[in-house]
Formats: sequence, C-alpha cells, structure tokens
Amino acid sequence: MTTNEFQVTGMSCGHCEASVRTEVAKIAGVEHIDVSAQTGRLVVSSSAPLLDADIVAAVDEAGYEAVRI
Ligand SMILES: [Cu+2]
Repeated sequence: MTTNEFQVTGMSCGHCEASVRTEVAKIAGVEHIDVSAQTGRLVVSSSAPLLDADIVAAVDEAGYEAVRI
C-alpha cells in the first residue's frame, strides 16, 4: 500500500470533500481516500504507486488545487 499526501486549497464544506473524493476515486488503483475540508488534507492510498500529476489533475477537475506534501 502506497500513501500519497496532498494539501488542497479551496475546500470549504462536505460537498467540496465529496467532489474531490469522486474525482480521485476515478484513478485506477486508488483504494482509500481521506479528505478533510477543515484541514485541507487529502490522503490517497493505493495498491501501486500513483503519479502525483494524476491526483493533482483529478483535484483540479473537482475545482481545487492540490500540492504534494
Ligand atoms: Cu463545499
């Protein structure tokens, strides 16, 4: 299991979290997603290593900006 942590800016509520979760879940290999609008933290667990760019693109698709931490 690989864990990828990001800081996401722009989320303010549960709907924001759900949007991010929905887009990130589309990435092949993603097994678990923790996302908090309160902290801006996004933790993505996967069976195989993921490309940071794919996660950043998914978060962008949801309307927010993610930076690897
Ligand atoms: Cu929101």
